[in-house]
Amino acid sequence: MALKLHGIPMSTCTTRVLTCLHEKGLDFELVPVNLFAGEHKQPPFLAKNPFGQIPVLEDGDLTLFESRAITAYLAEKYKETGCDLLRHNDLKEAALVKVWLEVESQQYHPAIYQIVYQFFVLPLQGKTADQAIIDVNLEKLGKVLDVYEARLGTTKCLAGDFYSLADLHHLSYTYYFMKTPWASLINSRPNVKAWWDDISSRPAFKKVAEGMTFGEK
Ligand code: GS8
Repeated sequence: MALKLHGIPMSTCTTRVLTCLHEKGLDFELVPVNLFAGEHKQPPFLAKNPFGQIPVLEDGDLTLFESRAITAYLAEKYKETGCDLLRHNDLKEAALVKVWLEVESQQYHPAIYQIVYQFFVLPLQGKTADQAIIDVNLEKLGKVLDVYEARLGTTKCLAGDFYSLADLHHLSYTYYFMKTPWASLINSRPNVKAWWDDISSRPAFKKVAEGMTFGEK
């Protein structure tokens, strides 16, 4: 049975999974969820994800939510297909991928999420962005990016000289962030910029980025 992904092409968490699906060259069906009509808060969707959020992946009788858990599942299940995103054949490389997966979710994401949310999402809901929240998080993100700049001076990608799930997890939010007035945080750090140019030009992500339109301001 084909994989079914419930989500929408402009959603950051959906695109995280979409990028992984394309990276692996997998067949899947994208099932749109009408967020504006509140479909994700209705019982049929809540039965798939009780937190009422996209994305959800269905693989036969298995239903998964949380985009990072979904990509990890796909990377495990299809480790022989396409790029090995978790470096199964090398214990140390695999451990480093896990380190940088944690860095993305614990250090990078909290800061960049707030900026993207304030700048793009709130205005869509007719609300005003809070510049103080943006400023605090720009400072936090800058400090994280200083660590990335040093790291990427020694390795081509975050976990080593290879593309991995840790890099992939950065794509969706950074793509929207690059459309904000603060893209210089990335562009002014040469190693981070080279890494960004490299990972964002992978065919799997370019295909996904075509549907990421909510950053058009
Ligand atoms: C977050 C899911 C999420 O925020 C994950 O899957 O990684 N940690 C989870 N989903 C958003 C869309 S993200 O573009 C969502 O469903 N928002 C609607 C809502 O919360 O009501």
